[in-house]
This record gives sequence, C-alpha cells and structure tokens, in this order.
Amino acid sequence: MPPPNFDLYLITDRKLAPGRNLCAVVEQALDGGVRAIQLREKDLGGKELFELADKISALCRRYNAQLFINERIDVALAVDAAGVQLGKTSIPIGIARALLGANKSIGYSAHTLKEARVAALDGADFLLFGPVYFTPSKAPYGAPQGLTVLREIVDKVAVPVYAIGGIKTENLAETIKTGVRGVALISAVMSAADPVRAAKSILTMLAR
Ligand code: TZP
Repeated sequence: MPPPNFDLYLITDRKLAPGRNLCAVVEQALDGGVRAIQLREKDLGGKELFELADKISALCRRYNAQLFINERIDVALAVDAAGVQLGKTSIPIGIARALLGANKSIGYSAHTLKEARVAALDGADFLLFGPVYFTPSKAPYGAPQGLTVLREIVDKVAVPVYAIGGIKTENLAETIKTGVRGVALISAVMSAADPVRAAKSILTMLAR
C-alpha cells in the first residue's frame, strides 16, 4: 500500500461523546476536514458494529475519507473499508494481510520499540504509538510514554508513525517536532463542544 495520506486519524468512542449521536459527531469531524476515521467501539457485537460501520462508511464515502475498523477484519471487508487497526491482542498482521489482500491498509498500535519494529517487519502500513501524554482511559496501564520514546520510534522504525494519547492543540506543536507522520486522537474532537472547529484547528496546525 502507498504510505498513509492523512495527518489526523480520528478514533471513535461514543462514550466520549455522551448525549450525542456518533454518526452526527463523525459527520461534524468530516465537515471540519478529517479524512481518516477509525471505528473503535469495542463493546459492540458483530451485528451492531456492522450496522454502525455501514452508516459511517457511507458518510466517509460522501466526504472521500478513509474508514478503518478496529480489529474486525470481517466488518472491514463487509463495508469495504480502507483497512483495519490491529494491536498486540489482534489476529497477526500476516494473517490479516492474507485475508484483506494488498489493497487494504493495516495500522498497528504499538507500545514499545520492539513491538513497533516487529509490526513494521510484519508489514504494517502505519503505526500508532502511545499514550504519549496522560489520558484517562489509559491511566490504569501506567505512566505515559513521553516524547523521547516517541522520537526514538520515529527515528528507528521505517514506517509512518502517528502519536496517540492525550493529544490536544496545546501539545500538538511539540508532538509534531518529533517527526511523526501525524496524530491520532479521540477526545480532542469527539468530546469537543464544536467538533467542526476542533477538527479544523488541529488540521490547520498539522498543515503548518
Ligand atoms: N491508545 C493509546 S492512547 C488511546 C488509545 C486508544 C486513547 C486516546 O484518546 P485521547 O482522548 O485522544 O487521549
């Protein structure tokens, strides 16, 4: 696959957009210029996830945006998504590639340099690395990884890297300086009072 062409990777979590319809928030993000969405609703079973993916896939097509499905290769194939996001507990990258074919992208969420290197060798198209900063959902797993480790991964692994975890407009500039390909985030857009404006301002900063 060609390298990813997006700077901002928006990940969904409907629990971080309470009282709002997930499709409506995703559409606002797309309106704000987001062109890559990862559907990550881990508590949904196949039927509900497929139905949601089908709706979000239609939205993404309308905006010419790419849709990635967290973990579920079957759902990604069912809605002809751009690819999947895998991690340590997922089906191996090589098996996913065999099922998805050469024309789908595989993102891999790494938490150590070793994991990042193995994922690159196994054929991941891009990596997420984090949590770079404090973020409530990852607090139980220990301290954030910080910028030094992020820079090391960017320098040592020959696959585009996206920073994730606690990314906000306030820390975007210092994050980008590490040489990352872009950033992945949830709450800075999903929980924003105005997701259109939040997406726009993050994308403007990333484009600089
Ligand atoms: N993986 C590492 S940190 C994280 C995930 C899914 C959560 C990112 O959420 P936020 O709200 O952008 O900090």
